Amino acid sequence: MKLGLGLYRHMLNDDYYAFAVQAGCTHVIVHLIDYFRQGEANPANNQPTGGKDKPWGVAGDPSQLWTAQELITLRKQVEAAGLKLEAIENLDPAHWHDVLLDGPKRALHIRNVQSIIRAMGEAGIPTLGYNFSIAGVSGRVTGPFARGGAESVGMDGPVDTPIPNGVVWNMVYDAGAPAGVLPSITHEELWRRLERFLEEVLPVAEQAGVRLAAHPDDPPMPTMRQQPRLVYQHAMYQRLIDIASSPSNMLEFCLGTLAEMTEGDLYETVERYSAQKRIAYVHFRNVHGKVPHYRETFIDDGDIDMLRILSILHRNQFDGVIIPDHTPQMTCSAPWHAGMAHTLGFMKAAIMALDRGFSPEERSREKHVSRTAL
Ligand SMILES: [Mn+2]
Repeated sequence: MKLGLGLYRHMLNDDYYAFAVQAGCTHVIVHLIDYFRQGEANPANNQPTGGKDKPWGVAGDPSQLWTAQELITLRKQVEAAGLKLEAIENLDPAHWHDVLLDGPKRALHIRNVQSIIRAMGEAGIPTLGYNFSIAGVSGRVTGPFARGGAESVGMDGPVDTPIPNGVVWNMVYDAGAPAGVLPSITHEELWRRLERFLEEVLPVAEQAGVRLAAHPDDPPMPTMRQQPRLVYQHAMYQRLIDIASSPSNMLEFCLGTLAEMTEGDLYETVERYSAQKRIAYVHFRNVHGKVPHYRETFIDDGDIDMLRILSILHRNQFDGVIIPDHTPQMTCSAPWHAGMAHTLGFMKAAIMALDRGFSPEERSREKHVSRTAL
């Protein structure tokens, strides 16, 4: 297992790379979308939160795809700092909104995604995280929910306000769109769109040596803002995998989101997908509660036994990258850094212990056995 850090676009500089190295990371996963552009409801020193039904910000330039040259430059900067660039996380809605919406520019937008994948292959970046979602990460609330009153995010009931025209994946892609809202579609229609997408991009990804890694729906509600969600229960990840046996059809395995789901045993789920070798990388996050009422917590303070999770991944010889997902904001002058450093320290210690043969999973089993023996 490799320790990594996820960095937003405004964090792609030497100070953040040094911070990652200092915390013991060997890898980074980068976001190239600027989620915070003109996002009034979205503070830049935190994970993108938006408002309950306010978008994060304005999507990028539809005509400016990420090029091989700029990706090579980025990889070299990351490597010069002593790190490896493992993945790009998320596609810009500006480049692929009509793939999600099955809109008039769909063919162009499929070509956009194919071009980005080819550029990544050329640049030697092995993984593209994506989130096939119409409402995206939306409908959450922010408050002093975590231990000690640390600011965190959560959910307080379903959010059914429709999505205005010109918005998808919780970002504005067309500020001049006519008034009105996006019509609802069915779950089957959304799966059909995903299948077509995978059919058209997976062969390109395989050829380029790039893996696509699917994030589940966060928050994992059956519908958000009157639109269906794709992966909102554990078993739905299997449906996604079964669409294509391609080695490029992988998962961006988000523990917090999985824990927020209402069905399924998280430990069995980790076992199931890690045994299938379908986990590209892991979002390591803890949470208390399930949709539609949950709170993100400090890594050691939620419903998930994070040590047990790592133990299962270790036993199944998962050798990919794990990164903190979001953390609560700690009360100090660098709330994001402090939260990340706290989580990374926990992860580093746990990986060291597992590498030395300590298995919390085995321990609890032994304890159980010896008690039964008595
Ligand atoms: Mn996540």
